[in-house]
Amino acid sequence: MSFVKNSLSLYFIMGSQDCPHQDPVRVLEQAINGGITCFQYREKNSGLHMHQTVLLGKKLRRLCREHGIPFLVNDRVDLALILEADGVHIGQEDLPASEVRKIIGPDRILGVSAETPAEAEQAMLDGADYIGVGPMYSTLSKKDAGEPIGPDAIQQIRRQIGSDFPIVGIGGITPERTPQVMEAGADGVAVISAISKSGEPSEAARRFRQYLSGSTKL
Ligand code: TZP
Ligand code: MG
Repeated sequence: MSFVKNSLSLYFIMGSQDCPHQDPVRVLEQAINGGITCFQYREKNSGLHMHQTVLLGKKLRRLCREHGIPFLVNDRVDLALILEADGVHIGQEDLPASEVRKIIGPDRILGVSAETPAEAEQAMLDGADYIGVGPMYSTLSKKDAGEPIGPDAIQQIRRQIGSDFPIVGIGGITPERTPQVMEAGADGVAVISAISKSGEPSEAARRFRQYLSGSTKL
């Protein structure tokens, strides 16, 4: 559990749709140099065919392995197994978490998106290793993201599930907003655009690290 908690600190998420003008491999390389602690491959409506998705996934996976960064795959359990991922992240509308746990076995990391204390509790029962709570703030990176639920949602969930279970906040998070999310009880922040679209992913990741090291949890 503490391996997961520590890995969530600066959780970078990206697919080729998130860096249209740059090579995703270069973006990830720079983000790793800047200090990300976890990576999720999230290829969504990018236009890549599945064989291209696998090819890019293999490159990103290799990079993470070389740097000891956990590599997770969004939504697709089949892709996660093909890429020998360290884990899978699923939402409420994907395969049931309990079924995904059966497929990936006990050792891979399972992340589940949750917006309410009830969803968080169910995810725990289903075998999740962490939950992602969001959107914290408004976001352009997920078309079907609902209204922002803010750091208060993390505070409520934390109150319900106790202090141990790993939580990562997601959605519209910038370096400056990081302390609010951490102070609400998160173990880390999950970020797409503030790193992938920053123009300087390593510098952006470094700024997140500065804010993370300055913030204290409740
Ligand atoms: N889930 C909830 S919000 C979101 C996801 C995948 C998008 C986060 O992207 P950004 O660019 O950090 O707001
Ligand atoms: Mg999903």
